Amino acid sequence: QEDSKETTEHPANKTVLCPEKPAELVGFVNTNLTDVSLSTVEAKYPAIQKGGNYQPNDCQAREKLALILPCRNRTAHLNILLNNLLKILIKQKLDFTVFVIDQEFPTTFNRGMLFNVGYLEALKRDDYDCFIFHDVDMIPTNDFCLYKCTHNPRHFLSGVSKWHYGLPYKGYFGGVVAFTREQYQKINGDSNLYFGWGGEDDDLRARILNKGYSMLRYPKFIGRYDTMSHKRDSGNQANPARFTLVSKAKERQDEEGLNTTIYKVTEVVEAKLYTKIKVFINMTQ
Ligand code: BGN
Repeated sequence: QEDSKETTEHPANKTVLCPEKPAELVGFVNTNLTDVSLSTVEAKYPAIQKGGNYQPNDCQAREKLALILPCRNRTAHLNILLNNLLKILIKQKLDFTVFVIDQEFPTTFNRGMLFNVGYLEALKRDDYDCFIFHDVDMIPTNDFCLYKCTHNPRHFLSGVSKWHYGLPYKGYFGGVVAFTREQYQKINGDSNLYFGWGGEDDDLRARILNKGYSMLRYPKFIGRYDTMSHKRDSGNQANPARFTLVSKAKERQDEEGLNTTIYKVTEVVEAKLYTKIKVFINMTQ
């Protein structure tokens, strides 16, 4: 098994910095969008430690990455994502931890707030440098798409299969985004006010631009993602308030966001491939 070679063949040498773009990377990889059981994926990655923690053992990674996956009732997609993404992260020689942030019912889904929860909870556990917020239904197709942070926040998608490998609009900032700790802190994170589908990603983009950042994207073929089609999730209906909220995104930025995130962790599960944090959010905030 290709993935387990990492653990056995190389002597530990943590004094050498890992290459930015390891020679093992090939460009396009085949995605596998078929259902897979968690135990099958787990068996492929003996080198990943409990809680979804991995460090390359032949070099020192350049940063500590927290991969934040907001998720509710999408176990099938989560397993498919892990099945495709973990091998890429390992090949890229990254030091990472996978966090699944799972919102309790009955509150309407709040993706933006789950970003904030993921960020805050990750930092309670370790000193992460880079945070990548990742929808569970976005599957990278190119291993040159490096899961790292840069001097500006990055939007990873340049084209997605459901939009014929294009994007719905130029300023789209959904799906997969990366922030350094400093960047996410400076923009005061994501807004907590978007209950239901839509707008929180536009708000997030308004926040980065308002603080003087620009949005980076990889070239078209590197940021190419496949996606699984699905029906609108229950408890995630389109949010009618989103238009008004997005129009006031900049005005609200400093008063509302990471600094006003109130939630209750109801359960923490240290699974083999991820740390799952179940969280209850109150709709009235
Ligand atoms: C947009 C949504 C995004 C969503 C993309 C892609 C809004 C805000 C209107 C002010 N934005 O239309 O949240 O990610 O479509 O589906 O609805």
